[in-house]
Amino acid sequence: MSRFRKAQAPVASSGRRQLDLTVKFIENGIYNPASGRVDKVRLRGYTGAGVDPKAPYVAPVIEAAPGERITVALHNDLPEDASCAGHGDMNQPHCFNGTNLHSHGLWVSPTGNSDNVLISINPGKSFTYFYDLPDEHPAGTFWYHSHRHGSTALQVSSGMAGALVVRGNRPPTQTANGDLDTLLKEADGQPMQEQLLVFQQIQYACFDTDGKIKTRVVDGKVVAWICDPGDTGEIRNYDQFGPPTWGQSGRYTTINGLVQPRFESKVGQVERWRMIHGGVRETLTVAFRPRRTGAPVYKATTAEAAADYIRQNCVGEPIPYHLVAADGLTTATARSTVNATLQPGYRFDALVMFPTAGDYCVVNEPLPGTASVTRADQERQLLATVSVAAGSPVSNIDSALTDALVAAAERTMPTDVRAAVVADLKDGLKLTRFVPHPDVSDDEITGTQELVFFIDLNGDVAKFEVGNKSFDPKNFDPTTFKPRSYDPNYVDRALPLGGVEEWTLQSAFVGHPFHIHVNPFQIVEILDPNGIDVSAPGAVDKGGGIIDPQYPGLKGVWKDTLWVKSLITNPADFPAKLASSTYKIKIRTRYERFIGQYVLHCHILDHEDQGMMQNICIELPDGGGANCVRLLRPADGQQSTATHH
Ligand SMILES: [Cu+2]
Repeated sequence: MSRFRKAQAPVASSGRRQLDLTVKFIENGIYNPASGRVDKVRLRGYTGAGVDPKAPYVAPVIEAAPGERITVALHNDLPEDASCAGHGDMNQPHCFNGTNLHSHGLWVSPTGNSDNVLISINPGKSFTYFYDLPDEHPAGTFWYHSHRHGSTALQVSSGMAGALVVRGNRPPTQTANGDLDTLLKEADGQPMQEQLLVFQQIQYACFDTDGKIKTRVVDGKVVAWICDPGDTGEIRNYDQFGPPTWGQSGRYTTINGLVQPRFESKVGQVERWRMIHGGVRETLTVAFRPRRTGAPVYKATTAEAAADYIRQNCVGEPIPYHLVAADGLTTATARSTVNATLQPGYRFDALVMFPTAGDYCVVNEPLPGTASVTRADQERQLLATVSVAAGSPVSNIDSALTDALVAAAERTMPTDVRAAVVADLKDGLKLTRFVPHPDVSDDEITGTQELVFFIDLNGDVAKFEVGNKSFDPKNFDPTTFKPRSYDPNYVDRALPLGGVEEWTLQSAFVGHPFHIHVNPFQIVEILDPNGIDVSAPGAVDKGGGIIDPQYPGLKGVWKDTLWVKSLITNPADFPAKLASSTYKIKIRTRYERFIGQYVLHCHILDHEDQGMMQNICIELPDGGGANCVRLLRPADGQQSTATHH
């Protein structure tokens, strides 16, 4: 049920939407602030028109409009791959040179040549993806990346991901909501200035002659992965991932393929920053801090010098900015924040306005370990800098943004909705007329689903699992706690087309970003271990004693990826500390338009590769078409409990 009416007329092609990409090993370099040198690297990546030869480890930007077809011809020119031959366990990383493509967040068919991640395009093979965007598809910030179970993390952390922007030209009407794009326009009718940021975490290593990662060790602790002159950085295997590795590696998050790039802006200009977390192993909490006046130009040659520079120069009060879309979907309010947290897979569209001229540090703010993929308390890091030129001075960002958007609405909005849009903006920057999906009401609900993430560390090999049954943290019953690793031969949930279900999400060991393909979900509530809803605007989440900014304000927001938090990070605390550690999340989703088999999974992609994924399947309610129920795992049965009205 989209709030968009059908497009009245075919829309003009809005940009690059036909790609021809060849996957191969690419030799190039990545700047390393810890040494002041460019590290030579050889990584799997995309080649073809649109790939910047100077920054090849990010896929080209795709742009399309609702109603259009995106075509990606994918050729796999990687060599045959020993990890693919005769591997026994589907949930051991494997087939590092097999690939495919996922259109993350797009509302398109999950089957056939569309958003199908259940195929492998093996070395020497080609395949063409068609993503047919429905006329009602929301405009927004999406992305695409390789998603071949067994090699997803390895390829995405090599840079095999790119932005996918859907641009819309449908203004709101009295009966239908419209595209935010129609509001965010300058006086000359052009879109407001945009910045597009694809964050990636390219975790290459250099190896000694025994095949061991070269490291620098201080007091018995690995403090950095090092590459000597003449070495070539590679991503060889999954021992390059896992909780401590990102911090140990000393690697830097890239933006659009570059380490610590520089952006340019102008005081008082409203800019739309489209931020995409395409990384794998570190949570990002983005803040803009004025750089200290008189700070020297940043040029570090050691990791310590880089950290010192940030401590001394990137400590101005962070400026407020406004989030207008989450995971591509416009939110009901432009929410003011000074630090938005992006987990892997997340997107935020922010309206950013710099109040004074000078340089700003774009920093990754400190975050408690329980809130992040690294599981370690994170220090402040420099992601980028912004040079802000003089312009119309801004004393209050909130009111300046309101004035700018009201003026834009007066110019751009159709007469019959103009007053309503202006009144919304003046009422706390509400964007009511631009939200793509109506709230899911109580009486729409036709069933429920339960989902649990777990890592079982009892055996020789860690088992990454998803379960279909909630647990009671206060009264844990091991006999009903049966999460399992991915099995490609079965479906874990058969879901009815047209159904509207409320899902309960929990994790029994560390936090995991839940991601489901095709249909987005609306966040109903996020209860902390004490049962307090920390998704409400202004709520404070201090589970574990440290304030975690990521949840407050997400209530009612539509997303496709969401952190499911557990405060348990020590295996010895399971199950004893579940009661004081478990968050409980409720989301609602509609199974609309598309049938077929696809997946949900943890978006820490090495967890996904190791089994933290489920096949789900949507079929016609009378069982036609997809035959999902027939494919259910024998012991699972149908999980959906239908309620009747
Ligand atoms: Cu996970």
